[in-house]
Amino acid sequence: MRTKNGFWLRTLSFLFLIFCTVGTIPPASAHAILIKSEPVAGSTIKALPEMVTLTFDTPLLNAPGTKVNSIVVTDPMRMKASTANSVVSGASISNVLNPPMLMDGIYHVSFRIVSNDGHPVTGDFIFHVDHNLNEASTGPTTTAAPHSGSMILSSDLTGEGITDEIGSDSGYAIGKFLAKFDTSEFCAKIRTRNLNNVLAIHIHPTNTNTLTVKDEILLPVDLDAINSSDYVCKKVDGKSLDFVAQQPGNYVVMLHTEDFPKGAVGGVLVFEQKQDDGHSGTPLATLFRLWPLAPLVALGLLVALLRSKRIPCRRA
Ligand SMILES: [Cu+2]
Repeated sequence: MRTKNGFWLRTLSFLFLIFCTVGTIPPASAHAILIKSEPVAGSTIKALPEMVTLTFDTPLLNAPGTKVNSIVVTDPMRMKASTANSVVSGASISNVLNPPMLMDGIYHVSFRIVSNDGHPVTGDFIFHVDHNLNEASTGPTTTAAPHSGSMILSSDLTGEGITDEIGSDSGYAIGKFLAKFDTSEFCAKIRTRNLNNVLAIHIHPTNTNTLTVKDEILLPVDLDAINSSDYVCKKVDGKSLDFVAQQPGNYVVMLHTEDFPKGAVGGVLVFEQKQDDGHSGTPLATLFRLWPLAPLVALGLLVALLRSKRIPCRRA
C-alpha cells in the first residue's frame, strides 16, 4: 500500500513539475500586437496631427537614448515627416512630426518596436490627409479674407503656454514671424533658452470654445529658425496664412523637445506690424540690417571731419 501511494505521489509530482516548466515558457505568440494607433490605420483625417502614437498590448522595452523602438512617417512625396527620436511610455510609443511641408495625400507609418520580453516586431500602415474632408456636410466653412503684402507677428513662449500638459519650467523662447502673403511663405526666427533637443515647432489652432490647443499642425516651422539671425522661410498653404493674419490670437506657437514631446514651451501669436507693399520691415529695419557697416561709416565720417578741420595727427 505504501509503495503504491509513493508511486502515485511521485507520478503526480513529476506531472506537476512538467506542467510548471511548460507553463513558464513564454508562448510563441507573446509578440507585441498593435492594438491602437493615432491616427487610426487606414483612416482619413482633415489635418496632420502633431504626433503619431502607437499602443501595443504589452509594455515596450524602454531604453532612452537608443533607437531600439522607432517610428518613421513619410509624407505623400515620400519625404520624412517624423523626428529622429520616438518616446516610449509603457505600451505606447509616440513620434512628434516635423513635416517639411503640409500636403494632402497618403502618409505612410512604419514601426519597429521591441517588447519587454525582447521580441522585435515590425509593421506599417497608412493614413490619408484630406483638408476638404466633411466640408460638404458641414455647410459653408469659415473663410478668411485674402491678405497681401506681409505681416510681422511675435510670440513669447513659456512652459505656462502649454495648457494641456506640463511644460518646461526653465525653458523660454522668443519667436519673430513673417507671413508673406504674395509668395505664401511663413518665416521664423526663434531665440531659445534652456531648451535642448528641439524636435519640432508648430503653429497650432486653438479651440476657441474650450480654449484648448488643437492637435493639428496648421503651419510647420523649420528647425533652422532656432537662433537664426535671418528669417527662415517655408512654403505654406495661403489659406492658412490668411487665417492666422485674420485672428493671430487664435493660434499658438509650440516648441516640442525630447524631454517634453507634447510641448515644452508655447505662446499665442501676437500681431506686430503689417506691410502692404510686399516688402518686409520698415526703413528703420532695413537700416538696422546694415549695422555691420556702421564702424566703416563712422571711420569715413571721422576722416572727413579731420580733413575739413585740418587737425594734424600727433606723433608719439
Ligand atoms: Cu505641436
